Amino acid sequence: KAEMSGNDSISQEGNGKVSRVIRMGTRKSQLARIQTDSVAGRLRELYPDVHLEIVAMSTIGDKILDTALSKIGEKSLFTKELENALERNEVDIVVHSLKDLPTSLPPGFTIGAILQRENPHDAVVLHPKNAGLTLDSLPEKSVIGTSSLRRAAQLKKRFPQLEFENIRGNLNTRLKKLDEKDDYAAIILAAAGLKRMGWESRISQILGPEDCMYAVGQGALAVEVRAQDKDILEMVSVLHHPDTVLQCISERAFLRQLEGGCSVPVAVHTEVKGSMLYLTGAVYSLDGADCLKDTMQTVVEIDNKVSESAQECVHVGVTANSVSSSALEAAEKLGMDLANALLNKGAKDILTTARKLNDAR
Ligand code: DPM
Repeated sequence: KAEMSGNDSISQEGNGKVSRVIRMGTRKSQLARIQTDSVAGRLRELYPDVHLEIVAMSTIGDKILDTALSKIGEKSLFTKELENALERNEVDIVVHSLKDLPTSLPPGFTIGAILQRENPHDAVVLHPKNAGLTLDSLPEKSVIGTSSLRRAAQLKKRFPQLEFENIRGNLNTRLKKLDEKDDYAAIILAAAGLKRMGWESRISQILGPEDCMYAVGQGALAVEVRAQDKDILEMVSVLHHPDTVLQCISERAFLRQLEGGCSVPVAVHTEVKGSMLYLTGAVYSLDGADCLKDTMQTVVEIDNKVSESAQECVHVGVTANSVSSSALEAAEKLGMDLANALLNKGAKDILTTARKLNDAR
């Protein structure tokens, strides 16, 4: 019979085995719970002796549902309270959507695992009355709900006959707003979130890179831990999906070098083909009229030369000692090189103007 010891996170199994109790922190939204449960499921399979507990909390981001995400500040909105709990040792592991994690984490934290990416693209969810239509065939001046500057910028350019308006709230709230009111003809959401919620059947169109490139890290789950907690870091590191890690490190390095946050129109597309990593990145003005876009590639060694040094290697907040260190370095350099190429063509001006206009709205 399992029995909790009084003082700390050790559980006596009664059979001589001593296993640690590991606490996973999560936001209370249904998507966050589903994401945390899926990582908990993987960990339970891999470590049947570990006792996992899930601790749910609400964050400021969950409480302010009526303001556009791009106006209430940086990404840490959803993550800060969970990090506070990590810092106070109230939890040991926090699962996030990678795209909600800033490219520089506060000191003391690291991403200990990036799991295999789901479909990273954005998807169109139609009001039931528009069933069968697409962004191309919707009536002129149809209103599309999204509060992502990135989605709005690309889609305004590509579909000038449509109109775009903010929509906020968690996925449940948004689908309800779409279905039960007549405000929106369709909304745009990440395919990955819809799939995890079991709402794949609501996807009427997946947007390819020619229509809308995705956000940095979109579709991948990240496991955040205390950087000093070697046991937990080692435990979660087996969850790393090497190709996803390389793609997301290049994307995050691109965004960091541009000094973009979640409130600027920046989009990416990455692919691993054999030993090549391809990164396409773009920055947009708010209306999509100005766009700088480029593609670069690098060789990523798929060898087993992992970092042997005792010194931990961290790339854009990610600790991935189980992945080839030369490949990680190449991926990070790719993102920085692509950002520098766009900065040389004037990306800074586009982003500064977009940020100012958005703040003034
Ligand atoms: C970030 C953005 C959005 C989320 C901005 C963007 C969408 C905001 C909006 C950084 N975080 O994508 O350009 O539509 O108003 C978010 C979702 C997921 C993680 C939901 C979604 C699930 C998909 C995933 C919100 N964060 O984008 O539809 O795990 O990548």
